[in-house]
Amino acid sequence: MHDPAAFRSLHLARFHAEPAVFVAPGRVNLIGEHTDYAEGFVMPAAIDFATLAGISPRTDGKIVLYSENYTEERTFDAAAMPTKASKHWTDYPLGVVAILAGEGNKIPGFSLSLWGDVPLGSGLSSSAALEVATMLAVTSLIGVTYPGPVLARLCQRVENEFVGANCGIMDQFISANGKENHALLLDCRDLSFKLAPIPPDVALVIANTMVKHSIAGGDYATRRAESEAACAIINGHRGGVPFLRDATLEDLEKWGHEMAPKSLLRARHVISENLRTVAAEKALEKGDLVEVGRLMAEAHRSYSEDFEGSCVEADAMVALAQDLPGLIGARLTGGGFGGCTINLVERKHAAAFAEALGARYTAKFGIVPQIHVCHASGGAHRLEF
Ligand code: GAF
Repeated sequence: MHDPAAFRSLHLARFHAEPAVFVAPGRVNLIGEHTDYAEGFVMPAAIDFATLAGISPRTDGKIVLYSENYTEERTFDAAAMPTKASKHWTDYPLGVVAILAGEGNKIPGFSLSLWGDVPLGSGLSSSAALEVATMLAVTSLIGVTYPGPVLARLCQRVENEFVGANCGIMDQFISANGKENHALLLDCRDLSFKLAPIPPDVALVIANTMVKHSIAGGDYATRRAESEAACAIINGHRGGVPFLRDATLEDLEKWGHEMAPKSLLRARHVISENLRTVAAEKALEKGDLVEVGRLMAEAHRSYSEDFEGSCVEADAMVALAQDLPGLIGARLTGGGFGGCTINLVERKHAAAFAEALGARYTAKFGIVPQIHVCHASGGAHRLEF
């Protein structure tokens, strides 16, 4: 895990200035996939993997960005910042600067160091962690404070408007607003949320298929477009359905025959996933873990078969977990087409579960998966030394 003191020294040694240091976590989503951009419900938790951002002011009008992960430094002129992404890690901090400048903030020169241990391309929101940590760092430098939900929206805009990935609000929201030992049942329409306590004897076991996930790839956008096409048909009939959040399974029975077959399936996933997500929070509140597990299993089936958002390896990772002692529920988490599964596991079985699942997966695919036993961590904040 990250060592903030070493990170602080690294910034100090490189830039000869004391940094203000911020941390923003990655996330795992317990249930509610591809529902955020349909203004529906999601239930993510922040995790221990995180990005650190250290910032100090400069007097030469330069913005200097350093990534410890890439061991690379890039220098820009604060008065003439890039306005377009270039498929480089600097897109994220540059996007933060661009969005903040667009909001009317004057951005002075600064030095920014970045380091993170959220596994890249694994569906655990390394980009959101990077955006949120940078956003906190830059806003603190310029003396602006945004409430958590507003900060999350600005970070989503970095992704949508600068980086060019058409994601929803979930990842940035949970990174900015996570609560230790809780998942958040987030209503992506008005950003209100309810804390869903994760019992202390339940571990979040995250199993990485090692198949790279990317929301910038075409599949995420295609699925989104297919589900939105179904929504438009329903809205054309009865109005008041700007998003699939407003649609029902009965709508699909009535007008599904007018939809392209794939659109109908995508919409069925999104509408039923919303229902499952709300139900899962209720079950968690009641301590009914059997029901949580059942909903997760149904969610995975829907994600894999109706949304076609899974892959052979993720389906296998879920299947291989089923009869292991301690499993409560397992499903593919995040944007899909690779990445990680989330397994809710009785804590006393978690270590053995992780080992056995890894062994089974390796035996099947010849790939050693990274399996992490995590707990729900708090959201982004400044680190004091
Ligand atoms: C990715 C996106 F960034 C989120 O907004 C969300 O749509 C998720 O995929 C799927 O639930 O993480």
